[in-house]
Amino acid sequence: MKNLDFSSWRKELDERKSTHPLTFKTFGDAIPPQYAIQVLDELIGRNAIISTEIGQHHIAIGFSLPAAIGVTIARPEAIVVDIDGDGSFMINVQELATIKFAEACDIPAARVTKIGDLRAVIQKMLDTLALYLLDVIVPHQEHVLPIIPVGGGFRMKH
Ligand SMILES: Cc1ncc(C[n+]2csc(CCOP(=O)(O)OP(=O)(O)O)c2C)c(N)n1
Repeated sequence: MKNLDFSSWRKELDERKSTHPLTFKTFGDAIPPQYAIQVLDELIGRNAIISTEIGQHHIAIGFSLPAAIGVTIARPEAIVVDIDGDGSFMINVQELATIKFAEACDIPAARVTKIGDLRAVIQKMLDTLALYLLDVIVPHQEHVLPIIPVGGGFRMKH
């Protein structure tokens, strides 16, 4: 991966930090958000990769969690931190794990990856006379067919 040179940007930030040091209100025992980020900054080291949300700034939210997951895959050796609001986190939280969701909601669930296990697990799902989440992992090479073009229908010829 190409190493980008952020030194002049970092220098400018350092200058701004000395002319406009961060100040914030404190609330007794409660944790001010700025303080949480300050402590993270003190502990994390310079080479970490941080993704953030924008919350009430009203740009599209939901990017920073999948971005952080993508970075952990691209750079497995890096420390990656997603700084997220609860609302933004919820937008793409399903990226974390479908089955964990089921556990959190107290729904019985199973994940099946092998063809030999499929029949029994579908039968188990059908025999469970309550909510049941079955996560069938299929090869990523399979596509949705037939593809229906935007504004088109099944009868259209491609
Ligand atoms: C894709 C998308 N959907 C909906 C919104 C509307 N929206 C703006 S802020 C927000 C909630 C953000 O919540 P949180 O991340 O907890 O930030 P905070 O409210 O603490 O700033 C929503 C849903 C948006 N900006 N983008």
